[in-house]
Amino acid sequence: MTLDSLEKFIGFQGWSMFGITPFEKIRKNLKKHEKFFEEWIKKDYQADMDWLELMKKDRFHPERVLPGIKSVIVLGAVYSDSGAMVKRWRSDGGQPQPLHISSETREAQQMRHHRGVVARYARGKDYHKVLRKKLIELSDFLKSRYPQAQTYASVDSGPTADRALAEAAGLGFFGKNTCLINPPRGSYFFIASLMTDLELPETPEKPMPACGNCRKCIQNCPTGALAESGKLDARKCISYLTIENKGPIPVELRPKIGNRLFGCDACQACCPFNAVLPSEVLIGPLKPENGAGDSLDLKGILSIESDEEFAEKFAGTPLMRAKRRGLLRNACVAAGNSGNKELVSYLEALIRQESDEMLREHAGWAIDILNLNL
Ligand code: B12
Ligand code: SF4
Ligand code: SF4
Repeated sequence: MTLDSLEKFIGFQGWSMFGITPFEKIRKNLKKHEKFFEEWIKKDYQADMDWLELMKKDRFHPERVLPGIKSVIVLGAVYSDSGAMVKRWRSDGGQPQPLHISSETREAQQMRHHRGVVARYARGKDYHKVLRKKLIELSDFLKSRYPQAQTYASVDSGPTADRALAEAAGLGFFGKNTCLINPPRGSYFFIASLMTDLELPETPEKPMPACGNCRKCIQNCPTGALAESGKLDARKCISYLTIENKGPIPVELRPKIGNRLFGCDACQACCPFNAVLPSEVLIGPLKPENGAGDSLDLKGILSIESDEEFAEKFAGTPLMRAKRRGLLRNACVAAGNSGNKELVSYLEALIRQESDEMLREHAGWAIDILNLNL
């Protein structure tokens, strides 16, 4: 199979970038990352994401996942663009902004709204499903030429070290915020991979820049979660606290969360490599207008009474990961930080109707903070 025919198919599918790398090259890269990962775990930076360690062997030894593996196709799908930003901002009733407005400015503007902000990666449809479907189509394409070929597809939740694979395939470099950055597209992209036992042509290597002396992400992280260069302490990370964490949010971190309702973009929004965003999200379902959008009305979230009602609103979006309980917990924190007195009655209603102790405690905290600020 030629690189040209693969590139055509991948482009037709809407991926923003791709790289193909022989397994031998990946093996070397994974060795280095396995050591790094072990140091990270030793420091307890993984919080309660024990599944990461449980998957460790498979993540760093893909030959266990696909015996006979020879090549990996790593793909990137941009999920945030300048066009979508402008459109969403207007539909929120804000001032129209020029194209390529810096994402930092917009983030600051959103904080003034009494809404909860959804991180950019979670604004469209659930990327796991959308991208997995594309990987299966790509696998079918390979098998149409080589019927005996074996493949293994993975997006995020699979036993793969996605960023390390993407680095080896030339998709970008590791920033100090731990994200993989692809100049000139920035870091707002998902990583997906297709392993195969086919020997595919390798894509040419490209020179990559590095962060240099910049430390903006470390300085702008609201909770100080970027502990050291390249190491993130998930116990302090707002993305972890509002998505993966099933328990209460530590009281001392709540004021630092602001009105972030689901996930956090602060260490990417301030990054110079994201100052000019790509002009278009190429995979339609990932666009904010096809999912939850960029921010949600806190009154609406605090009023969701049942898991069924929650699923009706958010089925098929990444927000399902937090479940009703997690999202309402986050909404209480965002409400407490909003300075919006109107939310007190919604929080009081939640305490009256809710039997879940964690939610009642978060709502009580928010009321206290709002009353203190009267
Ligand atoms: C667990 C997890 C999280 C955790 C922990 C994140 C973390 N940084 O460790 C939490 C819940 C906090 C999280 C948050 C987010 N996540 Co997440 N997450 C994952 C997941 C499932 C595993 C990551 C992991 O193994 N972490 C452990 C650390 C040690 O590994 P790592 O993150 O890959 O980090 C590497 C770097 O630290 C690197 N490195 C950096 N410097 C140096 C220096 C040296 C010398 C060496 C050797 C290595 C090195 O080596 C590490 C090991 O490979 C991956 C998907 C996957 N299957 O891999 C997605 C993934 C990393 N997440 C992703 C996204 C989009 C996010 C968020 C942006 C979502 C949001 N807006 O809220 C934030 C970003 C926060 C951040 N700054 O990282 C994308 C990142 C895409 C990209 N362009 O980088 C991924 C790849 C999912 C995907 N398939 O698209 N995530
Ligand atoms: S996602 Fe937010 S809290 Fe987590 S490291 Fe980045 S800036 Fe800090
Ligand atoms: S903000 Fe600066 S230090 Fe952080 S990832 Fe971007 S370039 Fe690197």
